Amino acid sequence: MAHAEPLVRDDDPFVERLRRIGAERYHDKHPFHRAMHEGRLTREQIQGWVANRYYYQKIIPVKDAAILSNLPTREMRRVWIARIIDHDGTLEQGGGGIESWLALGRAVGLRDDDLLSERYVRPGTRFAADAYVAFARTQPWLLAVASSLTELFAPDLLSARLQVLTAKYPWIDQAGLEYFRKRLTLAPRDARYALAWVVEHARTQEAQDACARALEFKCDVLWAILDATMAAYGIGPQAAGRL
Ligand code: AHQ
Repeated sequence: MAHAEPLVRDDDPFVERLRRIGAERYHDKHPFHRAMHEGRLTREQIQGWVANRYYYQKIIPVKDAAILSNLPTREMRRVWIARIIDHDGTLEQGGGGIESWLALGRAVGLRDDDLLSERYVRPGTRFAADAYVAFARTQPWLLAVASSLTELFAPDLLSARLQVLTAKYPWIDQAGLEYFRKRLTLAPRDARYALAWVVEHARTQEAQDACARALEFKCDVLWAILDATMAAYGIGPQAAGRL
């Protein structure tokens, strides 16, 4: 049976509050993303970004397994479990987002081991991503689901990114961008039911305030990863990186 979702009204003040958080704090506004979209990043800076984002991608299924273990109903777990498979793939078929991210690494000139070894993952990236896992493990499922709602804001960023990486970084092998193409479908699918659950279950002002704080925390996680990446690799041709 399809998972019945309560109708989410865009004019719901709580939904508008959550969307305002993204408008103010989502990482599409980070200087590193802005420089990327202006075509100003060097090959090394793109490689540093892919190598650091690998660590974030790697922890996503771990984070989702933590949330899965806290979900109260079989029906909710049946929906959420798809996220783990989306990233880890399966024994039978392999695949998954982490596999696609390794392909992105190869498309920007990195070897698989450059990502798998985590040799280029900066401390700030690791701390931010690990804080996200700890949040999912220790907070009530409602707040952990609310923290995933940054994905409400992802499709516009992903569409722009695909366009930019194709047009302004012709040295990147297009086949490696498949990860982002798949997220264009998966992110809205995930955000749709996650938002419905949060709206349905955050019934008090206190619960809604906590969900808003959870989303702000997650915006800070994504922002901190780009801070660490930018500190290590800089922006533009003058910056000397570490790769
Ligand atoms: O590739 C991304 C991804 O798999 C996820 C999972 C989701 C979550 O559960 O928090 N968030 C997320 C995001 C991904 N990509 C980021 C990007 O900029 O490419 C955006 C990020 C998000 O918006 O939360």
